[in-house]
Amino acid sequence: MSQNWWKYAGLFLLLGAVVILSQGGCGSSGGDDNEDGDSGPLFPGYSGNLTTTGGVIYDGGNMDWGSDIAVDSTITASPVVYVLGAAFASPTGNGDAVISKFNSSGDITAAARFNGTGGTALAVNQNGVYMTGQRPSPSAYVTAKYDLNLNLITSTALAGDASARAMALDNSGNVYVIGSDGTINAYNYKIVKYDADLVQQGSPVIYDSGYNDEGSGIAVDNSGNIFVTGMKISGTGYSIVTLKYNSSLVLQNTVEYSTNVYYSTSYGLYPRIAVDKNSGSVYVSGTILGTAGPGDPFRDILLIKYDASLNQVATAIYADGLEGTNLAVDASGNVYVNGNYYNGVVQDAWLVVKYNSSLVYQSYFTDKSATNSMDEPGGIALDSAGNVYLSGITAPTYVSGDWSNFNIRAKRFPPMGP
Ligand SMILES: [Ca+2]
Ligand SMILES: [Ca+2]
Repeated sequence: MSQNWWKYAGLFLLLGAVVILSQGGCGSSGGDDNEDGDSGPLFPGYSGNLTTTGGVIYDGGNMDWGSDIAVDSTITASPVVYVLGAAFASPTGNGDAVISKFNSSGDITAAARFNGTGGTALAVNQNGVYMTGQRPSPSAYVTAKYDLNLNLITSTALAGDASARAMALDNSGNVYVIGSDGTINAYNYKIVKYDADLVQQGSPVIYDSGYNDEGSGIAVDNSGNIFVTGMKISGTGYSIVTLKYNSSLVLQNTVEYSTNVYYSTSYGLYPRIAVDKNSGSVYVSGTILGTAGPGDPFRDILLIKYDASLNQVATAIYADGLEGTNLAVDASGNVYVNGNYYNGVVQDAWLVVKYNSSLVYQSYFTDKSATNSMDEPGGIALDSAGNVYLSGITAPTYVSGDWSNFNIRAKRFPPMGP
């Protein structure tokens, strides 16, 4: 479960060019108004609540990105929620991971910051809260463990390309992180396993198709099998390559989906993966090039269902979605995919589409933080009551190129019908 600010690096460059051309002398500092004295808020930069219309927003004063969200499923009566994002001092600097904890009323109760690493993925179990992220300099995956009140316990860095994009926990408490490593245009999936104390277990596992391979999603089933997905960029086309490893990280199955798969160096649009721990079914979300409808170019959300041996069972396409960003499975086997919504009228909205386990469409909703806001999706999580939790990015008063308007946002939504 994850999301990455990294995918917008190209977009930043485009927007940066726009702002240079359009600077009109406006003196906005973009800063917030937190006091320097001891009368400031308990959690500076945060406003709102997970349950309010606009959700909770974190504005660190410059560019802030919401990337992931996780529910502590061991607390079923009043679930506790953790939100991850990245806060930047400038658009080109190393980000800091920003982690926050919310009680079942939606109020913030703890916060932590990990300097120098932009947080991309988050997971929680009885052992604590785990965060991974991308440290551009010196380049590494950085993974940290916190206790359930967000006190840092330990952290570890795996040198290599800074592309840690997703993480998963198995039933024994082991921690898995996926990203890529290699050289430009010749990357390979890189998967690393840690124990619950973040001691690395063996060498990282590398997958190389012979082309450019960007690992971006990871999930674990109840037997400890590891499922990963990512993008294969061959020069002539794009495909989603999904792999199954057993609990010893020995490769079991490989499957490639290439029909109309869309990828952009500006947006990234990486696939994600989830496992239904009851049935063993595997779901992959992604983005395809549509044939009609809104979007520029026409892009649709793709959802693929595989059986536990990665035989393709079904697919679903949602045409009013611009990109499939992340996904989650509930206790009944329903699948929720989130992404951007654009139907030609409403745009820049969060979207969640619910399918049953046969990938038959059930319902959808969209959400914006404000009428004219730009909202980009990040992570999705569910609690045992079926509430849906989203995190992502909002620019409430978005002005092209104004980085400080990008803020972390998270919100809780009621169960979706039918
Ligand atoms: Ca901001
Ligand atoms: Ca490769």
